[in-house]
Amino acid sequence: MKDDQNKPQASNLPTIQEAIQQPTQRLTDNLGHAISDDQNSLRAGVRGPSLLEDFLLREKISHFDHERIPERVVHARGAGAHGTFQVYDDSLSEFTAAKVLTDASRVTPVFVRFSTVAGSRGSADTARDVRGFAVKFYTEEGNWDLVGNNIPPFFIQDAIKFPDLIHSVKPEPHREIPQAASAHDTFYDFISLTPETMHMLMWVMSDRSIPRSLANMEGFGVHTFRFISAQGQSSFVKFHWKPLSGIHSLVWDEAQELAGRDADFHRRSLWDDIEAGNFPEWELGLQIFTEDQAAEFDFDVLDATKLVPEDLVPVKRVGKMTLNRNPDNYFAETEQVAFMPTNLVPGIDFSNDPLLQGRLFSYLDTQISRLGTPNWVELPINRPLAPVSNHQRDGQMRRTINPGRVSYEPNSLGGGQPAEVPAEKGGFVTYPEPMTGVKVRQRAESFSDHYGQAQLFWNSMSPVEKMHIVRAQQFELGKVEVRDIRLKMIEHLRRINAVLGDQVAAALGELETAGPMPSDTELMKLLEKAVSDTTASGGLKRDAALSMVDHNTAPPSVRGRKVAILAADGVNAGDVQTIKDALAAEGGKAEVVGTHLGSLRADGEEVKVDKTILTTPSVVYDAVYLPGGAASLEALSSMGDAVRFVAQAYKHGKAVGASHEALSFLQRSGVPVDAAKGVFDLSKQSADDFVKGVAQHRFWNRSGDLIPA
Ligand code: HDE
Repeated sequence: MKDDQNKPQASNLPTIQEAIQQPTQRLTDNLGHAISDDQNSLRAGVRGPSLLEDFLLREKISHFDHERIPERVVHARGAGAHGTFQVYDDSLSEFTAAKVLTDASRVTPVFVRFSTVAGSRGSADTARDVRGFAVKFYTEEGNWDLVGNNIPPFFIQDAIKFPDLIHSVKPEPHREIPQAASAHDTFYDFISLTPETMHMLMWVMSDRSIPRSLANMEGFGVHTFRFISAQGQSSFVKFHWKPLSGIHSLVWDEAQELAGRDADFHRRSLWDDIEAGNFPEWELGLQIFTEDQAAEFDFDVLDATKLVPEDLVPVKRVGKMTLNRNPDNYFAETEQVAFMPTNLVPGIDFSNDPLLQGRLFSYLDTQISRLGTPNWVELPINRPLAPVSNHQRDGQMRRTINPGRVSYEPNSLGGGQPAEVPAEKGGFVTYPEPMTGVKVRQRAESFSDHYGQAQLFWNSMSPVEKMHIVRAQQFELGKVEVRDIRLKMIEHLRRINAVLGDQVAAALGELETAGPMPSDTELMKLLEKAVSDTTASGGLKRDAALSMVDHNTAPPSVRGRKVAILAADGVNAGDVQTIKDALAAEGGKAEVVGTHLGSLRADGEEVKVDKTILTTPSVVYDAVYLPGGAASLEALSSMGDAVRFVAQAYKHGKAVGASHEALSFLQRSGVPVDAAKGVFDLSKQSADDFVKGVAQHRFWNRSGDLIPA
């Protein structure tokens, strides 16, 4: 018997992947026949009926008819990218046998898919929603999928509630409204009757759910996992991704406008950043703790509605992921990629978190329905780099050609191969956790605190972040039509914090002692003192890492930021160049947004226009600069869109810079010059001061002048 009896792909034929990659100039049908006319279908006479015999027409239309596959039931809208992961050193070998986390010489390829949860495939990127953050590591020991979110707790504790949660947030089934939005009755009906959702609700109402870009999001594995060392020792671990370009968000008004102006905003900037060589990067962070430590916490680490505060167990940054290549084909890669939390490598194992346990079933099940066959694992994007060799056979769309007659184990006809791999040679062995217990359908008592960590999150916010939560909840519940649901929600919010509950009640007309609604400035004052008692938070009242204003994952930087230079014919070309150079020096980018495409005349020089004011609003930029040039400024002053462009950037808290000549334009847009509030007169401040302002991202000290989030 030949040794390679069971080796896949022993055929001499090229694989389909190899065949389709053979460069060809010839237009063919799907079976390789050359096509002489792709413009006209076959008909009986030039003005006669089409003929059934036209196999080229039928093949082309039939393939087209079947181009769509079912979209993901959740996380349908996504954007993906290829990259690499490398661990910094071997210090983790004390905790885990996973080579991807201990061999610093390895560069592991990864594919990452970011997603929104509720919207369908064609929905807008900037909906208020959780973002999926799924990473597939193609390790030498097989694929490892870390299928996480950008928010560390989850809504529910038990997988059995997931279909209910998702049904409630999806468009209401009788009329399929609203798309990609949680602001509706069924969602809040479910939430108001499910207090365990309160912690995650606070996160979703915060700015975390409207990220500035995918590169500005943290990622979290959510569940507690296990690390297993080569010696079989187990510890608990929580996974984090820390963005090296910091955590930043949109404001709600901006997010809503972007949904119409550029529904692909996140997808586009991920693509553009990678094309421009400005590769998004994250550090992998770990919180490692023992089971004994976990037993001391006043919350249960198996409860996915809780996080482990970083002030309790610090995050150790252990390696870096860089996204450096865009997919070649959206469908083949981003759409067909299939993640599963069950994809693990030796050295990592599950915990008994009942949400995670349910997920272990769901993902394989859903891939078979979505991709139509258990052979989805053979798709190029899902195939491991580690060789595959087993006795699984056949099924729809099977591509592997397994030679020989042996497809069972044990066998002697195939030389007993492929054979099991013992643990010491890298075979996966489940951690032998001792188990006793009674079969029950029951939540553990240790899962019963539903408000403590919601309070911890609330307390940890800066006043402006608290204000955004108040405004978001006022907005969302303002859209709920059934009063009883609104009243229940007010009671939950009051338990989290009295000021939060009262402010939302006021906006809903439910405050008994109703007075005038406080202004933004008055509200900020109230919120400075709005602190709650906490429980289930490891004794902490605040956790610094939860605020993105007070504590960011990276120092301020303009890397990846885009500044609009607003200009018309007659612009001062020198001013334009100064700002472009100052930004480029720090890794930022400026685009000339002109009154027309082509070039602008500028004192004998020409300034190339990147976008026009007609097609490109200020919401797609991080800051705006107005160069000098009397004719340019005069033309802009007479354009309502240009005046609004600057006014809106200011109201959204963004840096605004102007040459001295352009100060009167600022006045026209209602923008007061004040460097401390991010409005720079470049005859007094340098271009570098403006760039530093852009790096700050937002100027919340303009409160009162801001459009609230
Ligand atoms: Fe998922 N989830 N999920 N989920 N999830 C899916 O699998 C599910 C949960 C997450 O870019 C589905 O391939 C159940 C938590 C991401 O392709 C499905 C439960 C977290 C993605 C599914 C959860 C996630 C999914 C739909 C409760 C954060 C997108 C399509 C027990 C840790 C992956 C698919 C991608 C996708 C089920 C809860 C993250 C139906 C039953 C908690 C990032 O299998």
